[in-house]
Amino acid sequence: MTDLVHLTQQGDVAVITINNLPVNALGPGVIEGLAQALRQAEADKRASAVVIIGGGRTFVAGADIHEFQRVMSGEAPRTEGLLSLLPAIEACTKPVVMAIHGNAFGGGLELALAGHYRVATPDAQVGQPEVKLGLIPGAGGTQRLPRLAGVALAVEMCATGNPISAAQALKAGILDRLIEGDLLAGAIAFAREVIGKPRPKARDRSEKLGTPETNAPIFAAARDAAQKKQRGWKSPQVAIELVEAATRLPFEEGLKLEQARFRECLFSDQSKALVHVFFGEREVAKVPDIPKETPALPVNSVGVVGAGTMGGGIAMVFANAGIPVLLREVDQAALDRGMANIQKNYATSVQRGRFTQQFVEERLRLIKPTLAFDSFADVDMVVEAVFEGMALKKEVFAQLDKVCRPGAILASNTSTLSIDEIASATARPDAVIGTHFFSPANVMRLLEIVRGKATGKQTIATCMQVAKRVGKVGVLVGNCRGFVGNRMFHPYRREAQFLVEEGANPEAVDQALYDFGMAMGALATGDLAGLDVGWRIRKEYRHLERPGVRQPLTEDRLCEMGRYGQKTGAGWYKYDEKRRAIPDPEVTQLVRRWAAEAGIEQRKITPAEIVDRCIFALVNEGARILEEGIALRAVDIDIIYLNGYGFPAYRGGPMWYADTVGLKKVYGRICEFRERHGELWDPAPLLQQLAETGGTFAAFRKPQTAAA
Ligand code: 3H9
Repeated sequence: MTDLVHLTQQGDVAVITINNLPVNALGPGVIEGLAQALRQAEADKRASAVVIIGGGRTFVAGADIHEFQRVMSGEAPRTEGLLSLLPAIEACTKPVVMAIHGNAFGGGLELALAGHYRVATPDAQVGQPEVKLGLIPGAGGTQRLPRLAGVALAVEMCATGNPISAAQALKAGILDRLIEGDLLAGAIAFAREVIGKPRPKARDRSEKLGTPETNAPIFAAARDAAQKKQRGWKSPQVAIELVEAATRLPFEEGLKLEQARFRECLFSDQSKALVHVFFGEREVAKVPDIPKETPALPVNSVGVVGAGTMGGGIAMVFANAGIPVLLREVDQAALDRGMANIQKNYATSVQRGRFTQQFVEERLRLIKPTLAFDSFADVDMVVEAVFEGMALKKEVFAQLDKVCRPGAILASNTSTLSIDEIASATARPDAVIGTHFFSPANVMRLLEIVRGKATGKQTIATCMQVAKRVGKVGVLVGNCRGFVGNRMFHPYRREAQFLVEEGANPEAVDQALYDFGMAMGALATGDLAGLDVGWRIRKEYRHLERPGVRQPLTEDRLCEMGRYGQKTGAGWYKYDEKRRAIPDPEVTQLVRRWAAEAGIEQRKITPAEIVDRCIFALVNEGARILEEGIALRAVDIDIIYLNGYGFPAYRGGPMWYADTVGLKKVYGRICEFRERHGELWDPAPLLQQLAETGGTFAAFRKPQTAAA
């Protein structure tokens, strides 16, 4: 037997324990170890039943996902053994009881479904999350689950990838009993009860498989939901096809089809991208020069300065995590407005069933409005979210430095301004950091954590930990104008505008980006955020623009006409009372006139060019950011774009997408754009270097440890 699986005897019950910490993933060693332990238990005359349990904090979180990365280098994943292990479990002449705590996910649930019985702790969860990796259950999950749980639940679990609780699983027939108290003792007692009571295997059951008439609307609804909620993802549709096959085909044939489809998914670009995202979301938490042992400061209370849209949302983020918040505004009217907005947002969450009324009342009690800076004297951390202007920010930080206790962290929610300059207003630059939330702050998962020159490691470690605690994906970035996300977004939106000025309709530009998979088109995003925001910033920074370099002209002019976007009922589009976008031919006519006045040549532009111009503008700037060390790794940029900017996860993020297209090709296209559109398209030196040497962004590491 391998070290990863242990067999012990507890009276007449054989206990097989999986010990592949942290999550008992099924990889090489575990699968063979299980097969061997099962053979021994079967042969051992002392054993009348078998219990399979996970060591540590969980049962089994699935097949080892590292195995699926092997397909990148053309190798097969070493999980094939599962396919013979599961029928061997089913065929065991002694009852096999699966004892589940933590998670039985993916291959972990498939392992459990092959057992004759399943018991679990009340806080356990079971699920088939493979679709989130661009895969489908590949060890019989699509065939056994509907036979145990019924078609409707099985199709939902396999197509959405969302887990269900132990209580739901018990009700559905996936579990046989919940065990309060010691799981192993309860599972052994259960095993003794079922000795000598044979039970049909999951594969032989058909009473929950429904009829074509009852199933048809279930599959139609599942396909519709997958198309809407997982637009562009292939695996959910495949998962639905396979659960449907379970209702039509004999078990073995269904299994064969599942195998074939699993392999197709495994070698798809979508799965490679989503596996990259899975590991990427965990990698961004690792900062090379800040080991995970770095002590973080306790954060048990927070102050938020500014109760506008961002400040209010940030206060909700902390309150939702159970952290008390002091919310400060300059005058009572602004404070009342801010609190009223928070109450309104919470009321909407209750209406939509996201929170209960009781949860909301408890959260509201955690948010204390205040007018006095002095009340911040005892908080552990402050997040400033005042109007975006350096003078004001410095004034606020100077004041915070005076009133906050030594050691308290002072964070700014600035989206563009220099953290170093803000820190210079204090006598504690090591405790100053950027925490850039995305709007709406209580919804968006991304938090850009901005490291200034003097920011201390403890301050960073604390903010990374706080991000996790409040349910955000924290990504550490260096200090530069716009940091990572907004700095890249600028050329992306610039190109979208240029394309309209060169002859494309605004709707055509947005549609091409939407079809590529972006949550929204670039122009509609501008309307949502407010075109006036960029207009104000451009006016402040106009003196920095290089003379003679082309700038977009439309958004400034739309703003001069009072067309700020959704909030004024018109921007690139017109908006009805429900804020639905309606194409506005007047805008197209105006842009044609302005373009003619500016001498911009008009031509027909294809959707493919729209995508290349916008997405490669992101990539080119991303390459500079990587080279400068503003992002630690390409995957950090990818995770920022997936969680903050609506980039489609199944494309892995802009840098992964560029690697997939091939950097030589991307570089070539950018050189074409340089030829036609001038110096704004100068290729990033890193892109050129990687294209010439056959490298990838994913493998690139700047030869230094810290973000700039
Ligand atoms: C599958 O099963 C296919 C089968 O149908 C067919 C086979 C033929 N493998 O998330 P955490 C690592 S596909 C390898 O931070 P948490 C993770 O990278 C699989 N590694 O902890 C991290 O490593 P590190 C279907 C895995 O408590 C560490 O474990 N299953 C796996 O926040 C801790 O993870 C899934 O998709 C894995 N399967 O959350 C489940 N899982 O410390 C994927 C985790 O080096 N996993 N790691 O960064 C999860 O959803 C969460 O990890 C879980 C724990 C909820 C389990």
